[in-house]
Amino acid sequence: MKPTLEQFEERLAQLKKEHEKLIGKTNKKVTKAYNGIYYRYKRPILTGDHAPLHWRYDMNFERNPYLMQRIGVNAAFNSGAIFLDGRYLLMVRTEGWDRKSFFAVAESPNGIDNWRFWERPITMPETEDPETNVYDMRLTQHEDGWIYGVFCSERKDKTAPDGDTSQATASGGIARTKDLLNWERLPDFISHHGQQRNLVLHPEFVDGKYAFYTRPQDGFIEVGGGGGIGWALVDDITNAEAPQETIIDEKVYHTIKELKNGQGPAPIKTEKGWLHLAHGVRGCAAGLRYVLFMFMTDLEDPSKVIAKPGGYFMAPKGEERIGDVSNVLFANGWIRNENDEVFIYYGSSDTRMHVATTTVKQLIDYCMNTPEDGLRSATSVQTINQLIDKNEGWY
Ligand code: M1P
Repeated sequence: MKPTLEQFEERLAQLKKEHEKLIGKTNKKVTKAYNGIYYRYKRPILTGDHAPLHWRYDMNFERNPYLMQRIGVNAAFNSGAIFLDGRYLLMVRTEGWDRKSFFAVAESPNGIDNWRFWERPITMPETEDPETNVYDMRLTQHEDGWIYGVFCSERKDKTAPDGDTSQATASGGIARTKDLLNWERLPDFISHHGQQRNLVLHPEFVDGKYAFYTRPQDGFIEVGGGGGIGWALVDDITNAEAPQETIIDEKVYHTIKELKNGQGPAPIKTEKGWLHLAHGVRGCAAGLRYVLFMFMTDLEDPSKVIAKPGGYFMAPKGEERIGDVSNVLFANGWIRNENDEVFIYYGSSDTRMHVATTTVKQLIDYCMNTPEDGLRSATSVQTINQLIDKNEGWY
């Protein structure tokens, strides 16, 4: 039987109440088994269910008497981040029931909880060759005065054989803004080293040029020989073309980045060097495993690695391990606030967003004092023995 107007209004009120309750939930630091490096938090900070109800329901009784959800949001993950005028903002990869991703800004008063999406998702201008899908935006507040959004722009591969409906191409989309609302789209990044879906803009000019972290030889799914995190200088960002890319952090056999590695958010500048967060991927019987790792580069020459803590910084844990693409942690956003606290925003299993908190000082300590990966079991044992020796008389 068709619901009455009264029943419709009652259900709508209930939906709104439940949604407000979800958004208003406070989050709690997990202090148990703290590793001294960062704190995780009890709940995810954003999920598809956080998407506003007015994006999903037609709220008119005449048009939608059953109050059916007309549009669905499947996931909210891999978000860019920026601290703008004291505001904690995420550029969320929001994915619909239709599998298309789009960008939407969510804001929190404290960087931890009460995340609320802005009224509408971002309307991103398109290029002359419109893409099918956009995702994983890195926000960079550049010293030229613009905020850049660099993201993956994906299209069906026009050279794919007939009947192949999955082969795709990925290139680096570039857009800029002053307010995250109004965007100017620039031409996609031109690379002479294959596809680019992991592109990040460095916040300062280097030798008077725009500097990008790239991932040369990035086939859409497979990564070819060589490769790693690349470095490219670009003369003109309004026609970004990289004549040359050099590898600054390579992928390595039998490590957490055996299959591929990609720069996460734009690096954070500190007195000791640039702090980098990245993801490393390896293959196993369960599929690909994505973890986060860190490294540091030289203050004057951000293409020179000065610290390489071994192993992962953060790996999927508990419910983070399960989702649409399980066993994945991915981070393309972090915020350093005015107190030098760092908020690491990471997506788990291509499904939801989380936060972890730490400080600039702790991250420098972590990068400078965590032993490097010795690349063999025997060297791992040596490293443990060295620590045991230092601890002699203390345990
Ligand atoms: O599904 C895991 C990740 O796969 C891609 O990352 P990468 O290019 O490093 O393989 C992206 O689609 C990313 O969003 C996703 O989390």
